[in-house]
Amino acid sequence: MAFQGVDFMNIDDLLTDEERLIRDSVRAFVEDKVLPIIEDHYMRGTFPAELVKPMAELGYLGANLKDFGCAGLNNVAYGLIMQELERGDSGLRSFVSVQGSLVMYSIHSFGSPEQKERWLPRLQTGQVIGCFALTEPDFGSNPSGLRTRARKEGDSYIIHGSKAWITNGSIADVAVVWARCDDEQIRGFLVEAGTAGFEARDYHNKHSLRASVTSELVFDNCRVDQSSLLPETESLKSALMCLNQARYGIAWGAVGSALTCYDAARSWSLERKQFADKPIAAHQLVQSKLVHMVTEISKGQLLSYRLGRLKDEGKCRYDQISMAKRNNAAMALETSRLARDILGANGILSDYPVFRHLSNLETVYTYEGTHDIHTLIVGQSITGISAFE
Ligand code: TGC
Ligand code: FAD
Repeated sequence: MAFQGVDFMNIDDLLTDEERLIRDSVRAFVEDKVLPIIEDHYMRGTFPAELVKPMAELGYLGANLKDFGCAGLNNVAYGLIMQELERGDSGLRSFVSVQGSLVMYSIHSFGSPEQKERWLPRLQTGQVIGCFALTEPDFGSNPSGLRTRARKEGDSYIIHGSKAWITNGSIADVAVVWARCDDEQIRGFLVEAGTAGFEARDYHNKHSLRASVTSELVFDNCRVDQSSLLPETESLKSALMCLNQARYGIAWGAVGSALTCYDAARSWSLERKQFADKPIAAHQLVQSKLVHMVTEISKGQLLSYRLGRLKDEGKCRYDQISMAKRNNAAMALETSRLARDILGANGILSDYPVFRHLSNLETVYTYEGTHDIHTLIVGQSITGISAFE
């Protein structure tokens, strides 16, 4: 039976008709086009590139941005898209997050009029793919130390350094690269695939996010025209503003993963019989696990929903986004582990979506700021004391 949703606290009543319609249409897309193919892609470690064009046509790329062909949806509708896509697979949501929230948002917010005209319409239609390169081998949680250099030489910049763990790296036509300029400030640059001195190499041995491309990027004195600089980027703060957009989407997306795992566990527990001739759902310990899952999911749904409304009112703070990303990624990971437990041995099979989500969520817990980094961001916010160093 098609997925009916999980709405213990009647959160649907808080959505507008349009938001519900969008959510239901993405849900149908995931049922029809994603679920039949995703497990196979995951097991083979391939990205479902055939879904890019249909997702673009449905308006999912840069859906909460305005103009340049973007759908201009509100942030709750955008969040619901992320939730439903991640109900399919975190890798798919990651693709859409990187394309829209990191790459298109960077150009939309910090690009020149020419850069916007050149890239945004084609990024929206999926004709070109982007990646966002902040992390380096020695600078993950602490990007302020990054070492990639952009040295000015005449009308060019010479980019030199390396980036690690970059989603879409080798399939990207354009990379948003964060590099340190001669004045020591960190700024963003658009580097096109095929530029001499720029190479992307994939990680092939991942146990997580297997239906997503992750690459290392190498810049060996890579010369780009001075017009490649995103002129409105001022410092690391510009990159952090992009991260806020993606973290917001992850807060919703993680709920989607949790919904799949809870739904699978509940259904299984009603079918599976052990000891007496009654389903395992009739045992108190199993009910306790299911109740914990649905309670935490409901709290996660309310957190995302409230964040979305705040974002639409222009009142959403980055520490609030950190709280939601931190809570919902951890909640989804715990939910996936409990679901795996309830499915017993079957929980490790690819016949069920649970272990794929569990493995993905190990990454979701870490990328876009680890769980503990978000703890420190909220900790700093409520105490006024930075505990990073
Ligand atoms: P810090 O001194 O705390 O802050 C510097 C300035 O930036 C401001 N700020 C922010 N502004 C907007 N949004 C945010 N999220 C901000 N966080 C900080 C801050 O107020 C300050 O402003 P001002 O005016 O006082 O100068 O900076 P720090 O260097 O100590 O770093 C702080 C820290 C740890 C929070 C930051 O570096 C961090 O967030 N680290 C985590 C790194 C991270 O999340 N990387 C993600 C890479 S992209 C990715 O993972 C993509 S995964 C694919 C997918 O999305 O699906
Ligand atoms: P580290 O920073 O080395 O952290 C290791 C551990 O130390 C963590 O538990 C962390 O919480 C802890 N730690 C670190 N500092 C502190 C502290 N001050 N106090 C307490 N504990 C601390 N990056 C991009 O730029 N673009 C992408 O598209 C992208 N995609 C990714 C896709 C995948 C599949 C993965 C796995 C990662 C991706 N990343 C991307 C990188 C991601 O953002 C980083 O992995 C993340 O920021 C953490 O950095 P790290 O892995 O170097 O861990």
